[in-house]
Amino acid sequence: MNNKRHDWKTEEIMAIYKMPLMDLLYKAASVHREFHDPNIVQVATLVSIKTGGCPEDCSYCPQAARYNTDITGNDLLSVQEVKKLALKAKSSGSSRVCMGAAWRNVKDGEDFEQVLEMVRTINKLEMEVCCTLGMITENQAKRLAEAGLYAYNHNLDSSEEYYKKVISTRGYQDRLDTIKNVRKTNVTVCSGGIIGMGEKVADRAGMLQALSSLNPHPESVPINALVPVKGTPLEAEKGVEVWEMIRMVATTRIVMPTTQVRLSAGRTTMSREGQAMCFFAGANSIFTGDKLLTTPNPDVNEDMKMFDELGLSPQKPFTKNKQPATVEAENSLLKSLDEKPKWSRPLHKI
Ligand code: SAM
Ligand code: DTB
Ligand code: SF4
Repeated sequence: MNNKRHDWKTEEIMAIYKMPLMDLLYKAASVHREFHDPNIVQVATLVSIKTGGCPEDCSYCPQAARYNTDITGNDLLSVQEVKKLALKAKSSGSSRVCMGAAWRNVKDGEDFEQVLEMVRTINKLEMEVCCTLGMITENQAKRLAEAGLYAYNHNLDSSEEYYKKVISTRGYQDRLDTIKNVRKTNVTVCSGGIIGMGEKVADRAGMLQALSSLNPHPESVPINALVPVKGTPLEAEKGVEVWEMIRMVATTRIVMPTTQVRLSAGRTTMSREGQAMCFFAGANSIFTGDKLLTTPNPDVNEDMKMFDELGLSPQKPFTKNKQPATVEAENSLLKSLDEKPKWSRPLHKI
């Protein structure tokens, strides 16, 4: 029976999160088996197509221009460079490529046209193409859909209350509005968040409440553990205990039973046993490749060894949704509107 709910209360979600661990694991694994093959895990790869120099002030992010971090920035990669990276990912078992850009929002123009060409190119490689480019308008979402985009990632990151403590240059509503724009197309929604930023369990539950109130639920929900990066305001955060990650994954699985739950940033500090418990609790996607966007990730060979040990198989592309069609640029009916959208800057002081 498909028992998806969109009316979860934060208190109910908190009660699930705080269940005795054995009960929580049993419940989450049971839900997981009802809707997914527990031995199949999606392997996705991140490609940072534009790194650093971002105007936003997300306290966790090494790519914000205002923080003095040790990353090497780059302008937008070429379509050929991205194609090469996608092929490399495919040859090591990845079925999905997520292209990340350190932008506040997408601006119509040359760079966006280049991203659209990247989407067309990777879709032709028979891989699921995902993008995370910041806020987008309805027309931009439609143009990405027409190019063959499979998923758009746009995280809520925390509860609405805690969000204000972490980011001042945009509001929660901006995030929800972008997700709404993506929902006007056939592109699937990927939206999740970060734990370990100093938030309370109520904020973790609040984030899951906000995500599960979306109808339909996001097709995928990444759960990131903060990677504390020197130079960012959150550099001194201690990092989460593995139990918190397991509880967060399990709770997400119970609250959004059919969603793909991605064990995202933070795996370098997790043991195989810890990760295995996350898979048991309902995680069924990971990012592989030795780098996330700018921070380290476990080596892909080590990950494949872990898959062997656990008897896991990588998910084939387009097993959950069918492959979108790609319309070539010259046949496109949608044009750039040269929009200048007014996204908010709620608490920003500069
Ligand atoms: N600029 C776009 C945006 O913010 O939507 C896309 C890229 S942004 C880097 C994508 C996501 O990466 C963020 O929403 C956040 O969840 C995650 N992230 C960034 N820095 C992180 C860190 N230090 N640890 C864990 N997750 C992080
Ligand atoms: C998501 O939720 N996690 C990924 C992906 N979506 C874009 C990004 C994690 C980034 C971790 C910090 C970094 O490597 O810069
Ligand atoms: Fe920019 Fe995204 Fe990093 Fe925020 S999370 S600073 S918007 S790249």
